Amino acid sequence: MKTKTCLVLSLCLGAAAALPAQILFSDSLATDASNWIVNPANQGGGALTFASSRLNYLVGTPDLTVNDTGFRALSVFAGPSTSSWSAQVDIHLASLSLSTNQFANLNIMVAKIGAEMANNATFALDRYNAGAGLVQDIDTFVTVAGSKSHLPQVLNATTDATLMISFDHLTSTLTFSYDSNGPVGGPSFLTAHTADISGWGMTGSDNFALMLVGGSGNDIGFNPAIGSGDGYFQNFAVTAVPEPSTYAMLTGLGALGLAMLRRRFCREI
Ligand SMILES: [Ca+2]
Repeated sequence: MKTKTCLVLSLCLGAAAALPAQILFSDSLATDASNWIVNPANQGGGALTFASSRLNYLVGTPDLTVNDTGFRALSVFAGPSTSSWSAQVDIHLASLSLSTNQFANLNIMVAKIGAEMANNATFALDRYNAGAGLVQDIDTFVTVAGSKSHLPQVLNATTDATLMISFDHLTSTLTFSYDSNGPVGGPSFLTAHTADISGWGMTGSDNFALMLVGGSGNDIGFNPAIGSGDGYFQNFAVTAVPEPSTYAMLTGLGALGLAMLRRRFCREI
């Protein structure tokens, strides 16, 4: 009986401290598993292509009239609006030599399905040259009801990062987190921003589109070429975020186990 009581206690406390992440969807992006469609249409010379065990952003022939952009939308899973979850992906963006005004970035993006242009958020590992040298940063845009906000950039000197967008359905917020060196050294996320997206008007029947986007260009049409290995995505995953009520229930069970142990201990005395 005593052994059983202790087992219940340790299991409950352990679960409350670190619930195992429930994976809702994952794709290593090592091969084209037909999970991602080109949507919307690519722009200029940009494209996202599965090769070399990753999803690569490539610009073979830079466009002279528009920025280059490659899109992929997850077609086999959508983010629910009635529960909380996190979507993350590993990103590599090489130390590209960019001329003045040139930029390149790789984004994880969420959007309200059916109103993607009016209600979306992009979170990127970004590199640009604005004339004062090269900058590598974490870059975030949030668009609510057509109004686009550029959130403060977070400098990130490394070429690899894991970017995560989390949705909290109780508060209608998105949290943008990043692991500044990606998979190296295990997960270690910092919060860059939190944004209120109640203005997206998500109801129970609405879902989130999950997308990956590569972009590059120059505001006056002198775009960089992006070659193999310069920029790519790997290891996309969506995990469920446990609700506060789940933690409360487990903590309650832990307290119950503790009470049982105390009673047992008192009786033995
Ligand atoms: Ca890390």
